[in-house]
Amino acid sequence: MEDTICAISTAISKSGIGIVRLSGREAFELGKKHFKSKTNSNIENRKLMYGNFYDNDENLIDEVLISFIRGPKSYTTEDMVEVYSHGSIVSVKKILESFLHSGARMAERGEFTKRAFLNGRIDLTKAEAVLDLINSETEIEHRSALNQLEGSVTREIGKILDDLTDLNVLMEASINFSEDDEIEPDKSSLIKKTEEVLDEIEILIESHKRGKIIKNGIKTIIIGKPNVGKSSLLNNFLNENRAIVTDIPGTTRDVIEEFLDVDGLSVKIVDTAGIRLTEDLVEKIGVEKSLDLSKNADLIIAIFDGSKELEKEDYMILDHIRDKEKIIVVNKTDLDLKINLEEIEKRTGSKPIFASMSERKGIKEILDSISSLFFSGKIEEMDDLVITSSRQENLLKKAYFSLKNVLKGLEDNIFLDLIDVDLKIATDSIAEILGRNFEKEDVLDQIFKKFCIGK
Ligand SMILES: Nc1nc2c(ncn2[C@@H]2O[C@H](COP(=O)(O)OP(=O)(O)OP(=O)(O)O)[C@@H](O)[C@H]2O)c(=O)[nH]1
Ligand SMILES: [Mg+2]
Repeated sequence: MEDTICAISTAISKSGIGIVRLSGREAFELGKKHFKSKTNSNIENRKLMYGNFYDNDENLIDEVLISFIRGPKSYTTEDMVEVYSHGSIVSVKKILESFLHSGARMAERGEFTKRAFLNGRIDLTKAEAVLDLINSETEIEHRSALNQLEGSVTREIGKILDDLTDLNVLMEASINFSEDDEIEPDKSSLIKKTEEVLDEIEILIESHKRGKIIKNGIKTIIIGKPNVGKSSLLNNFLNENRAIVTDIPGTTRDVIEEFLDVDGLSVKIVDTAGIRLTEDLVEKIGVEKSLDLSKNADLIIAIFDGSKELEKEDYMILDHIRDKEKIIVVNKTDLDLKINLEEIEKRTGSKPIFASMSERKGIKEILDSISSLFFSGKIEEMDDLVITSSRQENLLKKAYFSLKNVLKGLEDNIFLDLIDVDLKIATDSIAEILGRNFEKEDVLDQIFKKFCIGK
């Protein structure tokens, strides 16, 4: 068992309770040293006990509950102690200091979870899921992280690994056969199996597109000519006057960003400067910025003033968004409609949503349309397996390309010994997703340094 680490596991702020955790060889000893039970002096495994916590000079620190959790059935698989005190910053800090003074070491970020991984209780995809779960802010993020923690990625990757092992066996058999001149190795079954595994990996790589959105949200940008009601839309989304709205065209000169929760999906909304062909330098920069931003947005909301005829800038915008993921909004429908709707449809192939920001009409339709673009509006769909980690996606891609080489080699009748090298790379990459046979300390550091201290 490792040295004993200690950390405050709850947020360090005034709260109902605060939790300090210990894990390692001397956890029980340290827990017993500072705790005096008010009811029963026997330490029982996994039972909450009530008593007082004392520092190294026997000063009373707080009334606490404490639990002793004997390894290997603990979070880290080591002996662990958890102290639940009142959530005073002073209590939790003094409890931590007492343990440190008695010989525990301050835990590094994510060190408890890292130990759970190194001690073999969880694989690396589950460790990443713990982090995603803690960071989750929307229901979808939460659901997806939980699925992963329950082993959805572990199972699928495990299956691919099994298939790769089968492939290895077939390959070895063929390599050995080919030494015998008289028997021609049967490559068709090798090819078939390779194609199957490629398909499995491809589905997971594809799922990362949705996975990225789950994790990072949908980057949505509102564009349109000056004065069409872009900032009014943002304010309506947020139900507050976040952006300045005036009847002076060119009011918004910089970029305003806010987050929305749309059906459990995190949507980052960006309000931009109105697009118009202008001589004003400040405005010009703003316009360029908004067109630039819209290039790497996941979704564009283009707004048009329904009470006016389309102008040069509108045509520019319509052409700009034609091949993009977009929602078209015709605003100011409380006024007489003068806009040429056929032209909008003709140029973009999409039907607009009719809205009036001053009468708060059309907002729900816009929000519904955002969520249906990405998830058909159903949270239940999230039970499908999605890869959210870009580390996992990179390894899947590496495996995919190596397996493609295997396939090509088989089809081109290259020596099986050479193909075998690529098969090995593919297998190692898939195993690395789970963190099997892992020696890359820097990769582990990368993952665990994103955790908070105490997890
Ligand atoms: N009649 C009517 N007026 C609206 C509507 N939506 C917005 N307006 C008005 O149009 C003007 C411009 O609204 P903004 O939201 O500031 O427009 P914007 O697109 O952000 O403008 P810039 O930041 O200047 O590019 C304001 O006077 C709003 O009150 C609407 O649906 N109907
Ligand atoms: Mg504005």
